[in-house]
Amino acid sequence: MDAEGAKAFLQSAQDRLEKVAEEVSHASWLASTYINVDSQFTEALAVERYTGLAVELAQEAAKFDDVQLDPETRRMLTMLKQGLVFPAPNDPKLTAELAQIGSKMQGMYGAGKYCPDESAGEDSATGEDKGKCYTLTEMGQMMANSRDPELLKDLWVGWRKVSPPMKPLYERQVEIGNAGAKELGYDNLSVMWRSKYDMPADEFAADMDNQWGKVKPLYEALHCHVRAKLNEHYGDEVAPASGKIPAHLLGNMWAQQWGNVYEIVKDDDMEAPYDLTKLVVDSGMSEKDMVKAGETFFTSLGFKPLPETFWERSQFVQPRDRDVVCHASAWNLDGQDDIRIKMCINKTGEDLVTIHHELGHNFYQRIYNQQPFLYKEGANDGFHEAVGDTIALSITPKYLKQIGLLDEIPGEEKDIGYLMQQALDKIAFLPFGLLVDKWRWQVFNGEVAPGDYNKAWWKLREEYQGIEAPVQRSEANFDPGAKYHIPGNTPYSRYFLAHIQQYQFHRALCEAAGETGPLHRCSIFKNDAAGKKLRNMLAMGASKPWPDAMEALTGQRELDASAIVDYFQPLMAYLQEQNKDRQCGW
Ligand code: X8Z
Ligand code: ZN
Repeated sequence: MDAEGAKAFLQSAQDRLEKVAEEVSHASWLASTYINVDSQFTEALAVERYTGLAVELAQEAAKFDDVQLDPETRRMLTMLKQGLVFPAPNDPKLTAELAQIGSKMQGMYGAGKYCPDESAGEDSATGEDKGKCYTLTEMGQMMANSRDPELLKDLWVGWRKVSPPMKPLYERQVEIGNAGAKELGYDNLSVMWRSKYDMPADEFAADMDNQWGKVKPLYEALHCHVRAKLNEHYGDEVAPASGKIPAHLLGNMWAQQWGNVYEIVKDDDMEAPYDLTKLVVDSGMSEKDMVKAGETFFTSLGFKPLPETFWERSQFVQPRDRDVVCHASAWNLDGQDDIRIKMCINKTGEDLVTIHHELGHNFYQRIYNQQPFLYKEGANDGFHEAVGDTIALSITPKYLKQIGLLDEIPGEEKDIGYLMQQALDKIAFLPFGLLVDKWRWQVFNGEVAPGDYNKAWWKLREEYQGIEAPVQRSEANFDPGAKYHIPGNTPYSRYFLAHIQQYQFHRALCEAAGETGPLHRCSIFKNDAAGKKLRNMLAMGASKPWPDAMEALTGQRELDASAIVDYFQPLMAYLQEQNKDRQCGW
């Protein structure tokens, strides 16, 4: 039990974990791209082994708690204790049960469909192809494009039939996970989840709230304007001029990004500079070409091209013959170069941006792959989510002209339209990004009992987003389960962080590139200085506390919402003018 012992222990622990992690990756890839009982069984077995090992090692790591150690060794031991998202207690039966629940819920979500035919007697929607079952990808497309409120409502309600069966599983999972967190020395999973940010758990929660306070005026202004425009379009019956916005009208299944209702929100004279979906479709690009375009951006910044295996093993399109988890994700299966993305790409601007998001994960994973196992992570999980989004902020008209998708760079009079489009996705997302884990923290720490799961969910949705369910909900519903990251057990605060960070990163990289114009017109495409700065930071992986990585890129050691506020300043001025005679808030 000395410093030497700790180092030797860490070495062997990492070797063992790395090996089992590789087994989990392959089994999980199978379970996500061929959903059936066999792949789920195999995945659960691998996860069970990994969880068992990680818990055993975490408990061993705790034995060094009182030993004098250098900061580096201490950091690694702490990370070893925090490695699992859902720890099991040290009990083989519970470890197996937890793994099975995880695979099962993930499979239920991935295979989930809505079959309007089966809901005979209910308020049936217009224009639906009866007898057909819709996948989430198809429903997502319809939510994005349809303006028929009855159809939208039907899809909204229909998709949410996937989740009530998850509720008992979720409840049990929380019970086991909490017991696991306790054994590792945390009060509950809530504390454990909030302890991964190089600061005390409560400080982290307070910082999230603090950041939210800074961007909230922007959100409220956007909400006010969008509500008024929806009211103009749909009328008082469907979209009231005051109060909360009905959640099915915002162009997205979860009302988390609103870019798809741009046409409703824009002013008559506010032409968008272009329609990215139309540019993609008219260019005749294939799904693979879209990924190639993303790769080109990264290589223009000095990143190594993607390996051949990426192109052979990734899933770009939804297979016709089986159920898969379509929710986009990026993988590194061997801790080295076996990187892949898994998507069901639609030829839309939205998916072109998501491709950049996913590739951000892959290029990050690849550039830190020489780090020790425990450091093959983002500086924090928000960094991981922010990389590709940062790059996508450089998908500006100037860039689109550079790659031949656009003929002319539009004049400044189109900037407000461009910013509006961006804000509908990025600003609208902020409260959602905040509340998903607020809900989970309350569930984990027992503040919200299973009998109040859905009520608590809607309380947060109403309070933070100012939206409401289009139909009455009850505890017979389990609406959180209809969002991927709940059954998928992916923490969500990371996306809130990323939405703040990506503007900080963008501002710093544009500065490094010597761009002096407005931030929303800056693109770092092909810029060596920006590329070098980004690559250097990413190569650190998780080897240093995140403020060090932040400083390496931006010169700042804190999260700073002033970058996002600056970026949208011209739009904020426009919104304030639009809203001046309106009663905002909900
Ligand atoms: O889940 C994702 C990525 C995969 S890491 C596609 N995102 C969140 C979501 O879809 O809910 C990106 C934005 C937020
Ligand atoms: Zn991501």
